[in-house]
Amino acid sequence: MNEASAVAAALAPAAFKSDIKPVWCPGCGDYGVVNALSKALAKLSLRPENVAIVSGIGCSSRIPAYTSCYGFHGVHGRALAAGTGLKIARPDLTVIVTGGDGDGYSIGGNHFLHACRRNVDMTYIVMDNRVYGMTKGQPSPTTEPDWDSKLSPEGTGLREFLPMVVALASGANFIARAFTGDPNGLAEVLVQAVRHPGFSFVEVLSPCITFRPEQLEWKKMVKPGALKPARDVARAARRMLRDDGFDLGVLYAGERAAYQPRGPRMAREAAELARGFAL
Ligand SMILES: Cc1ncc(C[n+]2csc(CCOP(=O)(O)OP(=O)(O)O)c2C)c(N)n1
Ligand code: SF4
Repeated sequence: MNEASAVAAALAPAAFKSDIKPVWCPGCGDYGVVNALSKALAKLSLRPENVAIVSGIGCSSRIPAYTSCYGFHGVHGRALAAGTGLKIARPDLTVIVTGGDGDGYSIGGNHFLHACRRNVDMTYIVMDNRVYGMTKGQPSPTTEPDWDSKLSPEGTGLREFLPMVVALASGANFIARAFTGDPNGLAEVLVQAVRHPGFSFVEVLSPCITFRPEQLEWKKMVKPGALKPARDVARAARRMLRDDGFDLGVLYAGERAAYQPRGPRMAREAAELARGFAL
């Protein structure tokens, strides 16, 4: 199909949304992610039946239910493991893994490292609100050390985890940061992330209006276009030394080949497993 006919055949963004009404708090940043993701999938001329959205547990992990794509709402912190298995068994699907900073960097931290290292061709979207929203406001690995709250009086005193730095050091092939309050910018980054071969990691600043209302200020703090894609890891690492957490754009677009399952044995085993689960 040439580009003109692909555009003509593309579905509208609304076709990627389900008719389930989100239960998120009014004003939650995660609404913007569903909108931007729907726009991105439409722009990529994908169809809902060719996309699988896999998540863990948390407010942000509810996303699969709000799309019309295949979805898997799994267990806390294990979304990347499920997504990896799915992509290996069904390489024809576009696999997108979604979740929050608690899900992805606390209980799921180990999976994050190894998903970057494995470089399976999928996209990981983390809605970072620097808090556990669903369980009522505990600090997460990305929470500022001095964030004073009922559950962390005077702050935890612990330094923040730096997801983009960890992703770069661990081998992710595409690394970007976007803001949910900039839906067009976010949709564009998601298009690039899905197109890029290998493991793509997108950190999305997504305010939790209920437990961190001060994050409404983020719209004044973000700097769209501040990050420019580097192909060189050392250059991207040097750029991160100047990062204040609000620079938006693509940090790194690498050229490492995506993981390919070795030989027909793996496909055979996956097919046997699938037969074992057939109803
Ligand atoms: C094994 C296990 N441990 C703990 C929980 C409780 N739990 C549910 S969601 C969550 C944190 C979610 O935080 P985050 O991923 O940042 O998502 P948000 O709700 O902020 O979008 C926790 C600890 C759980 N469901 N399962
Ligand atoms: S608690 Fe926070 S993260 Fe959860 S739905 Fe409400 S605003 Fe969103």
